[in-house]
Amino acid sequence: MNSRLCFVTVSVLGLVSATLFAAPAPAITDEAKVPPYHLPDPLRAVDGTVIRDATTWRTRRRPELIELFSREVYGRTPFGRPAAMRFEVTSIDRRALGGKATRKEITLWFTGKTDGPRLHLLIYQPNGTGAPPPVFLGLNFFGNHTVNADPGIALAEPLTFYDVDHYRPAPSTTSAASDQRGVHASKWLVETVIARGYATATAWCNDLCPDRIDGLKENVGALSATGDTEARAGDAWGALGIWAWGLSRALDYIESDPELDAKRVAVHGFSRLGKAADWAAAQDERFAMLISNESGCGGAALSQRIYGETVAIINGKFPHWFARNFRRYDDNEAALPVDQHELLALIAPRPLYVASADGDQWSDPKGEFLGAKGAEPVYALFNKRGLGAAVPPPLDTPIGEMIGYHDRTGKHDMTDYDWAQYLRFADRHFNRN
Ligand code: GTR
Repeated sequence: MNSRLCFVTVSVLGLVSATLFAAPAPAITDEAKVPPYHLPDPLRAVDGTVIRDATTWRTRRRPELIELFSREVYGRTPFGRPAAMRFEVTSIDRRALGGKATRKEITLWFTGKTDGPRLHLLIYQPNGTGAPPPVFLGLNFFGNHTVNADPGIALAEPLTFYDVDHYRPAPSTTSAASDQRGVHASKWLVETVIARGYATATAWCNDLCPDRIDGLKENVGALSATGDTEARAGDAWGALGIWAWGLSRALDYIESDPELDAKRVAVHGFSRLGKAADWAAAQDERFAMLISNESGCGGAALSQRIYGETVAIINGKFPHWFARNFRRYDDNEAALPVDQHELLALIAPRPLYVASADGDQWSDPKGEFLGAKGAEPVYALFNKRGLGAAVPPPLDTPIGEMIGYHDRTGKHDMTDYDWAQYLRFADRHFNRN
């Protein structure tokens, strides 16, 4: 081989291995180092047409964006409500939480059959409210029994013991797992939400798709024959898509329950489950409100703003969350045909609340603010006011009308402070004050 050919071969091999095996570029957390970027315009259709009114947004641009997010980011949602799905009420206690609430547990059998995938939904609804209450609905990380210490909540199956600080399973025994009752109670504040006149509903994300690299072959992933994380089609859904789908099925149940107000359901989520809530509310317009708590990369934070977690980092660490096609944008965000402000724009004209935490720079608080900001032009088409601010507000200062936002002091979490804002926002938009 002559030396020139040899050099070319070596460089090509170098490029291939760099592309295949390159570690993601390190995260930037210094604002001065954020490279310049250019966001796609939510009001410009793929063919260049400028969208000037709400009707054209709905009929033309909205479906176009859903298609782009499906194909390039989250993967396609292969079906909606299965025809044979049925609900089985497995427990009702009308004297729960010291008599203040009714606790219900419902199993959603997706195929109608008890050997198929299912979701265990837990609902608390306030007693004595007269009219059916509005509902906060969100998925939980570790099982329904972890959202409140109430011993009446059925333990999750399979019972898994978690390293709570790191959001991952930890080796333990079954009996130890039962000790995790209420371990996430501070993120759910069930008693507070009930006292404010709201119902609260939750289910474990793992019922839908276990949060593991090989989880797509199980539960709802098996139902849709998604296949292995690596072998699935480029536009096949991942865990986030499956979790989002499950939120819509929980809403199907809420619609069937005359004791709940299905027209006033706020879907919420924290972190990875915030990403799932964002995608659920974007697709399913039956959700009356979205609360996106520190949803970060692949959630409310802009992808093309390189700060904190990036597309390459998240795809590398969680290859089962997004569509395989999303990997095209690893360290190549500028090529994305959509960005997350357009996901938030898909919530319009419904109320949207985005929350960040100052101690959670990984989620890029400024990128989350800018994601919300970038949705404003679409809210304006509906004559709705958004954040009412051009720059992020000071810490612990909630702002906004149809789009709410705050950046809380403290770490990655969902706290009393966050809930106080969400309850106030919901009171305002659900006409409760
Ligand atoms: C992190 C991940 C984030 C966020 C978080 C969580 O490891 O990088 O995108 O989803 O997990 O869900 O707590």
